[in-house]
Amino acid sequence: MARPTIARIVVREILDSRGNPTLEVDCILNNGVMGRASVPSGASVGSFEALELRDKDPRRYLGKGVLRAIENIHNIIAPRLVGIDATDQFQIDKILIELDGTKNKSRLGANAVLGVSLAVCRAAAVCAGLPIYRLLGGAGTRLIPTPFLNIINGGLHAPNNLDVQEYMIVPAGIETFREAIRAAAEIYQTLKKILEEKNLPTTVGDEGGMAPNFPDNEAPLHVIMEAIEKAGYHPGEDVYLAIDVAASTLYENNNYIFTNPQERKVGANELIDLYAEWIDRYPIISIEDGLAEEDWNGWHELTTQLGKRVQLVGDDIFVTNIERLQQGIQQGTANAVLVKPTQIGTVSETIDCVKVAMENGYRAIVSHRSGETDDHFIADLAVAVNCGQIKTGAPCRGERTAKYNRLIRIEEEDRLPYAGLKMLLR
Ligand code: 2PG
Ligand code: MG
Repeated sequence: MARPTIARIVVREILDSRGNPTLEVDCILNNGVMGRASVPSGASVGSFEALELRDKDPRRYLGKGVLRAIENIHNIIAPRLVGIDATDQFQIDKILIELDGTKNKSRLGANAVLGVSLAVCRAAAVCAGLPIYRLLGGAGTRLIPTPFLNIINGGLHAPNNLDVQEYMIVPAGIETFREAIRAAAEIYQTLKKILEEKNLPTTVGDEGGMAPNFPDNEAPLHVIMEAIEKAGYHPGEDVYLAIDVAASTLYENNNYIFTNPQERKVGANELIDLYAEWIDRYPIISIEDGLAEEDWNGWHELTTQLGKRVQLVGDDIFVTNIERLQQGIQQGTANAVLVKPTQIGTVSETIDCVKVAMENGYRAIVSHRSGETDDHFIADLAVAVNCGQIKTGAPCRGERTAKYNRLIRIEEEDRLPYAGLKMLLR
């Protein structure tokens, strides 16, 4: 039987969870099947990420319009892809990479390229009668990932006084994904009550976590421990803690500028000592972007000192880029990579990055962006690549719960085992 080919690509501007425009792409095949996908967008964007193309026209969406990316799809990408076999994702992505021709997708825009890559993938899955996680993962699909749920927001994701961007709970000691989400939701609601009792606001930040002011950057860890216990779970057994410091956003002239409780400059070594103390005091199993994207020396020291005790996740330093990840592997930097399709621009390159990580004994966490849509592609992706970890915000707000709910359905339909601590203790 002839393979389905791409007949038409339709693109539009839609709104993301922050109310900013982003791309939605429909890929229509010659047999009438359609795959639709939308593209998320970050706030704490690494400088080495692939480029998100914005119009910079102040008359539309305060400069954030994506009409140029749409034009690139209409004028450059679609004419080249029409008639091409939609089931060969690697070939599609290769064409996209060649059409763009730059190292960081700056000609066509990573948002344009990724939107098409995702939409073609979904169309191919519909055609094959397979869910995306099976199409991409095949027989290698074995685990439902352990969720990292960001329940207190700070940094660039909230207008509060926290320097640390994300305080997460990781229900890794629970038996099933469904029950892990229940635990997370109960802890989240308990945290809300505790904050209410303290007369603190419970309005939420960009990723659905609560975002009041705190006396210092450690206080959220303390109140989360209280919430875990009050909700009837055991910290360090059922539920663990994780943070994303997003330290690139604090980095200035080889120092880290903290503002809470007061403004002060901190060196990498002082920060590493602080993390060591926090690991002593709390059941923290994972620290993301503990240091900045350019601070390779600091990262090396961080890994030497804490790499055996916790997962050290490189987000801005690796940006889902194989070359940067390989440099990290050679130098012994971090022991895990955060994986965001938008940082690199195609489905194939994203999968390759996870492969390189896992082949070299690094772990991988598939991740959302702070600006999201209701597209739950990354839930399928996390299952397909078998990395056993996903970070996709609080158990609250539709664009976050879309991913968790999708995983609840996958667990039900495929009866795959829950990763729990498996990948975290590798
Ligand atoms: C991060 C991400 C997602 P953003 O730093 O890990 O949580 O944030 O999308 O703003 O880069
Ligand atoms: Mg991060």
